[in-house]
Order: sequence, then structure tokens, then C-alpha cells
Amino acid sequence: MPPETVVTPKTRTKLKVERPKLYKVILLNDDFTPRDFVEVVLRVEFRLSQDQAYRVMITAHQKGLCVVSVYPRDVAETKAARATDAGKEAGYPLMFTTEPET
Ligand code: TYC
Repeated sequence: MPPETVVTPKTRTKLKVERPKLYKVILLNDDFTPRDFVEVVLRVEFRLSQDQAYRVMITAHQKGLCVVSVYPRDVAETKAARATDAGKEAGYPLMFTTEPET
């Protein structure tokens, strides 16, 4: 090859953009937290309507757990922690956990 020849590689970098994974916030049943209190936490922290809050609460009460909603990881973890803390502050064992959506 002569010294003045410029070689341009014919390659392209394809950027793969992936949607951030969503996380479920799950409400766990317990035998002590009053139903009304669970509903208030669901309304305030997760912005559920009265009707939605009742349905989620009663599902957890009857089945042991219920998915409240899905969010990006940091939002899900913050909301689950705040909602669990609200129960703790009031002296209840109310518990919310998170898990990745499949
Ligand atoms: N099981 C509770 C009671 O009978 C009410 C309750 C419902 C608590 C759902 C937690 O995630 C829960 N007082």
C-alpha cells in the first residue's frame, strides 16, 4: 500500500438501547395491621383510589400477598421502604417488598 493511502474500517457500532426493567411492589399480609391503615398507606404512598386500595388490601388479606404496582427499580424500592416505615412508625408489622418483573 502506498504511504498516502488512508484506510477507513467499514465497521459500525450499533448501540443497543434497552428499556429499564420494572419492579413489582408487593404487599404482604399480616395478622395485626388494621385494614383501614393498609388502605390509607396504599392511597397515600401509591396514589391508589379508595376502590383500588380496598381491592389490593383485601386480595393480600385473603391470598397472603398482592402486587400493588410496577415502577423503575429506585422508585419501587423507595416506595416500598416508605410504606413499610409508615407501618413501623404506627407500631404495625406492615410489609412491602419488591421484585423484578419477569
Ligand atoms: N390481615 C389484616 C387484618 O385482618 C389486614 C391486612 C390486610 C394486613 C392486608 C396487611 O397486607 C395486609 N387486620
